[in-house]
Amino acid sequence: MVTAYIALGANLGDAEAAIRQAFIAINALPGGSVKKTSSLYKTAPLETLHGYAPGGDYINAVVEIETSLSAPALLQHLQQIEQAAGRVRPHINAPRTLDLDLLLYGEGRIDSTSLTVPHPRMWQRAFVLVPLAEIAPRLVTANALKAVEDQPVVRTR
Ligand code: PH2
Ligand code: MG
Ligand code: MG
Repeated sequence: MVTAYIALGANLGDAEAAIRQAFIAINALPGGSVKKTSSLYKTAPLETLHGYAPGGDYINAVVEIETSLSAPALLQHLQQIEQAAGRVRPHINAPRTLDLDLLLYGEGRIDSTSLTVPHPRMWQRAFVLVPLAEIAPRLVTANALKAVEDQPVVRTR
């Protein structure tokens, strides 16, 4: 079994319901289960390499799972859950009903065209680091949190 962390985000439709439903769908995946879920956080859309991410505020969260799936198989399942939640990709960074990003897969380092683990931008994102620190404090140093402290992240429940 491998311990993996998945970041969840949504900013279209009922984002809170989408995140809660995704917790259930991830727990139901074959070969493992959800071990921890963070609180839900309301976060301002963060600009990325591709420019401004349009749309309203996001709901973000992180889950810890244990899985016997390979990282590529896990990614495929996560993409199926995104699609089942109505995800369409009209353009890069488009508002989304559900985004599931694989952050960490055990100690794994993966650099393929479809998957990079650890997630290359996670250390620049408060909406990832704050919920990750909530459920896995040893993975996120105080300095890492300090580096993103200017990004507003509000814990809901
Ligand atoms: N995801 C992005 C781009 N910007 N901003 C917030 N606050 N939350 C996200 O999940 C997010 C973002 C690309 O996936
Ligand atoms: Mg993303
Ligand atoms: Mg994604």
